[in-house]
Amino acid sequence: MAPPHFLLAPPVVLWSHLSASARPIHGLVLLQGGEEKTRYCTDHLELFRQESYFAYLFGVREPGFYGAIDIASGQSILFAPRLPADYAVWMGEIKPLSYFRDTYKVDMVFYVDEIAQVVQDRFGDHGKPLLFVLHGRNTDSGNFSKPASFEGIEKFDTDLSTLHPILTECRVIKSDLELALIQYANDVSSEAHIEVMRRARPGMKEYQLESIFLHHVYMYGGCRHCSYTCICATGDNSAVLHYGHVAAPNDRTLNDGDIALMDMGAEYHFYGSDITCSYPINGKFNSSQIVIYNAVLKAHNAVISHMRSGVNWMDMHKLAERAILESLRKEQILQGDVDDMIAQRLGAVFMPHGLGHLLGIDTHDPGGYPEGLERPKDPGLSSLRTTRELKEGMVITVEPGCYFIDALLTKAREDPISSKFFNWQEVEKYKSFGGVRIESDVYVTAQGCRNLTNCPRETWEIEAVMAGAPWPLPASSSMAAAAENSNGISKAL
Ligand SMILES: [Mn+2]
Repeated sequence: MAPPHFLLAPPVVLWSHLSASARPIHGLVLLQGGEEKTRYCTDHLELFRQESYFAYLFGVREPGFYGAIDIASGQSILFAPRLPADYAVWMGEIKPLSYFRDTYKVDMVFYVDEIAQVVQDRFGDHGKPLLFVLHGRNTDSGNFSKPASFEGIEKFDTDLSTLHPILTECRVIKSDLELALIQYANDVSSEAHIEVMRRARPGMKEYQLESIFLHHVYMYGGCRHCSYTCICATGDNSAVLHYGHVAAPNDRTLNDGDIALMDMGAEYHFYGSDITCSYPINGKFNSSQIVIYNAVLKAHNAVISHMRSGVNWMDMHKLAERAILESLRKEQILQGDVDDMIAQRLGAVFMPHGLGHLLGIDTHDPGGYPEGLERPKDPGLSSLRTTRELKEGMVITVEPGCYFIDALLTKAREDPISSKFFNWQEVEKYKSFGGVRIESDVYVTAQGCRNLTNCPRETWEIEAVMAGAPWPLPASSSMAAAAENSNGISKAL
């Protein structure tokens, strides 16, 4: 598959936001790109990845840049670092400024050491130009973006509060070009997930599954980065929500009978994907795996069938909880009234994380809680990375999960009100089950939504693909499998 052309449209959206503001704004948006870093005290350079807001506005891959946009005219300017002559020996050609102008489609390019002079000379007609710099909190991490700083900035007035909420809101709604990149990252990653599930066998290590994924997205998709550290959890590790980090490094041996929870997504030209597939390592779902898997799939599909612009994300989270709780009740893992369970926040015992998050240049793309929207406090709901109303053009992950986490089950058991909803004898059977998550990346439209992820999701589709069937399944075999499956259900009923 051919990657989409990576150049993004000039930042027309930002410009129209700023120039349409109630008071006429004169000045420049000024952003500082990311800096290359070495490993601690050494001279080992870590592979650079551009800061996300800078990537959004300018698409520049290289470190050490600044970028500006004149609000009155919409003109864009890049400031490139002046590289030492030695660079040509060790790093390659020192590119002329015209290269950056042509590559990144800006109006002008100067050197970083010329910023103060260029800003004053070219944009100082109305006196001192005001500089809008980026300062604001990321609502997922709590960290603040770093406002631009350069030699001579003290000669100008700076505005620290206007830009961040506007630029963040621009990033929430994806353009067609951004969507094409997210779709490409999804196509490559969906394929890689399928390759992993085909090659998974008992006796392998979790990191070998990670390695197959990384190889596939790089070798066949040109994706040098992933959106996040791969989570390749099997057996009871699949109940560890952020497994795969350096202290839990995907190093368990795969056993016959294990469930696998694979959360992996590649990034292409800054834009990411975030996909989770869950399946049995031996290629055949056992009865308890079918129960939990189908509970989660029901939630996943129910949410996607209700999504469209205007729908509130917290309602979707509760819809997912309801689907999971109803399934668990049907299997007599839970007992009592599902509305009472939701009121008691029982959903959070099985799904302690939020239903999904905005996705784009960052895996947890910003804009989930704009000014004035408070994060809920209730268990489970407090983990939501957004409680916004969906809007056409958003890309958001749908990732319900159902996990058997000892710490949460023990707590529920000790609580006299929660405890009575559980059939503890049944729960005991799932003690070392782990968990299941199904995650797709979904584009919101006015009428509904479009799932950008293309992985086998039904249990029979997964079993067929793991047994070597092509994906998508040929029409005839998938109809036969569907018929067989519905027979199975009618027999069971
Ligand atoms: Mn996710």
